[in-house]
Amino acid sequence: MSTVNQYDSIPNNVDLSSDKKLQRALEKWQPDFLKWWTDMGPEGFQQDQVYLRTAISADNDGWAHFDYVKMPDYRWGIFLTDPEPDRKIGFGDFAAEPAWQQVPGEHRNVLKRLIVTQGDTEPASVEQQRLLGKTAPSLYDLRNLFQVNVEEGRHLWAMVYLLHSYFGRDGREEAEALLDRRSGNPDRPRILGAFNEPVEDWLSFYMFTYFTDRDGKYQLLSLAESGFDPLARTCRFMLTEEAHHMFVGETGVLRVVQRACELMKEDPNENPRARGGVDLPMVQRYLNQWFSVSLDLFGGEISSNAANYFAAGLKGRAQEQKKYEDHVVLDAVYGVPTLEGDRFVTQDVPMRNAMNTVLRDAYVEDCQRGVDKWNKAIEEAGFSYRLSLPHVAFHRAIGIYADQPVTPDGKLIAREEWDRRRDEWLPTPADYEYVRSLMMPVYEPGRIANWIAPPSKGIKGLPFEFEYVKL
Ligand code: BYC
Ligand code: FE
Ligand code: FE
Repeated sequence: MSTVNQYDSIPNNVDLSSDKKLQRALEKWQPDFLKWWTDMGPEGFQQDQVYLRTAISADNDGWAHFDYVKMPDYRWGIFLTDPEPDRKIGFGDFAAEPAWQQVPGEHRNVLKRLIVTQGDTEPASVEQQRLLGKTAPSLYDLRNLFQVNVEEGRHLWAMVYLLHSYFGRDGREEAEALLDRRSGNPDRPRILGAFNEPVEDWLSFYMFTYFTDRDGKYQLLSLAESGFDPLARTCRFMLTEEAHHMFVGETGVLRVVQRACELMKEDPNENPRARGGVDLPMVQRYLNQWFSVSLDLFGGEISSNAANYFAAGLKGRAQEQKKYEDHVVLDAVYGVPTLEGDRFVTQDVPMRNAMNTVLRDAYVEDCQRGVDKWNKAIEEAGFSYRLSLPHVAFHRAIGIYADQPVTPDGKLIAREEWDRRRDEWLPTPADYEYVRSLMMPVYEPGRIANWIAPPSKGIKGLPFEFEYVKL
């Protein structure tokens, strides 16, 4: 078991104090991070006590400590899972060779780019969510928002640790650049599309944490297989924290759906909007938006980049070791639905080139689980409406379906018809305006906004009424 230096200025289990040069470099980056956090982190709650979970080790049991903390005093640490003795590269052209403990020279730039891209999403999401505290539907939700935010901050630390440790001067420059780009800024945007989209209401936040954080889960699963061992170990531990983020999204949408059903039961002839709720077709339009922009995060369906990452042993499939037998994948093909004329025809693509699609398909299956739960709640309430994931080609901006006018049920139609019907499928300015009009803060312990049901339980065995944030 690696030792944890919890009282170092940067808590860590990587024996930072034995590498003075690295420690100094990170201690130099730390105030820049804090300045970014103060400028771009949650606005308005920095002096409040928040009941937060802090990672204090990478042990399976007891890795987290729960207590009140002011966010700027959160102890962002560096934790990697323990090394596996004699770990081998698990896939690609170098399969069965010893895993890399240093950056392999020939893959340096590609690896750096993967780490920077991963790292960029973490502060981006904090920036996207920075105003949501002002309209939290309850103290419980406010606390969950901040929990997600501080942990995305820690994930930035995780990537910056790799950049500083293994990439020398350009790694340090990339670490600075991670604090300079800004979500949605036209001159220096965040790298990936979804991380420049506004997240200005809580329904968007729940959709984001359900769909976009789940892309994080799948990207981290594939990097957790990396032959570059420090990256694999970092991502494995990040996945531990990620589960809660997706829980916030899944239960958040569920509670919106439950409340819509309650309001419909009060008066089945009335739209829940008449009673200050969110109607289910609105939930569907938000779902369509966030599912489709999150699919874009998987990159192109057919990608030579993805083939190269796999060949180089840098990025595997989710659960590469557990789920697959052939880890070299030179002969296998993968079926990718491709548009031919106006129909989808399955095209067999060399699997290495289809790795983004392999990963995406696993993601889609995982997404469906939550949708099934939401639908079960609607069914139990006695209503026939059903939510569904749109077709993977719907509303895409990246990959083989980019800019194709495909309907949510997977029909290619004329561009003009698609444009005309767009508002049936995606949130409109009026939708956003309506949802935003519901976003009135509720900060009394135990109370909840009218448009959402309370959670079935609180955090860490505490009741919903607990004062999760002391304002
Ligand atoms: N937006 O070969 P292609 C998370 C670019 S989320 C803009 O198809 P590739 C989190 C691409 O860079 C997980 N550009 O793609 C969640 C390439 O550019 P060049 C984040 C895009 O490389 C919530 C070109 O298009 N982690 O952790 O196979 C809260 C052709 O690309 C996009 C990672 O992403 C896009 N959506 O795959 C907080 C893991 N997609 O080369 C955190 C690391 C593609 O033509 N990143 N492009 O200049 C990767 O593995 C890959 O970079 C991607 C792209 C999967 C993203
Ligand atoms: Fe993250
Ligand atoms: Fe996350």
